[in-house]
Amino acid sequence: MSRLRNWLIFAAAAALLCLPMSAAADTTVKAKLVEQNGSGVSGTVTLTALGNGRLKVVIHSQGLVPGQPHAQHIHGSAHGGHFGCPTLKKNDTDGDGVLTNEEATGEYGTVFLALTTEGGATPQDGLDVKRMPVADSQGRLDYERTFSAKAVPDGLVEHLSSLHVVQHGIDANNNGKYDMEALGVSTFAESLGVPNIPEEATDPASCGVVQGAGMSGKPRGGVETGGTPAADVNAPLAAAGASLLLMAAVFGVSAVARRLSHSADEGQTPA
Ligand SMILES: [Cu+2]
Repeated sequence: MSRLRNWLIFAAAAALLCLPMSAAADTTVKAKLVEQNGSGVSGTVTLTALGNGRLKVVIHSQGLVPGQPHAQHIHGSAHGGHFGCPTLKKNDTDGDGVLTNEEATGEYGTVFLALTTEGGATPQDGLDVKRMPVADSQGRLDYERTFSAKAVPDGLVEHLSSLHVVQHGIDANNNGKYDMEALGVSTFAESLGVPNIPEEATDPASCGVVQGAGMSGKPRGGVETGGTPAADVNAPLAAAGASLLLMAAVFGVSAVARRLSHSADEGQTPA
């Protein structure tokens, strides 16, 4: 009886020790994309921090400029500090009715991870429109990519709940493409060493704040962010249960082994 109790205490302690490990299970946060610059864009973003430091990004959006590439990024920094999407009212400092990146960056932070379709994902890759997703003929864009741990910058997963996702590219003069006539050249792109990019291509089209951004504490699960109930909410407990089972299996096996070796001993005839 006391052996059983000791065993249970040991198993429970072992399960508790396993908890910090299981807390590193998948963490999912969501963001709702809202229009910038009157683009009419809307959508959803799901960021999932997977095991081994990987990051899965899923975006579904509509209302973008059809057939055009849309640069998209996770904005923010390892230090946090930018917790709201910009608004024309607050951030259109030159009052021209168009929110540029320069005006918006103070609000949503700099590029943290460039959401390219392949290859590098650093801020330097942020304007490589050849590797940015293209909206279909209806202006829809569906994006999914899992970034390797190497591609995910330090501090991003730790700040998963204080990030923004921004999609760029608007059609200010409604002619179905990015052109210089509307807003001229992108001084933002120029400042990054990329000349001859229309400002239309770089101005923000949508912005989404990770739900609960700016609040202290851990990223929230799917239920609190208004999505479908996320399995990962219960992951630590499930993992604890699993490790308990595992412990039981290990102990069960050793108990059987002990019994077997005992009976073997008992079965031996004294020499
Ligand atoms: Cu951006």
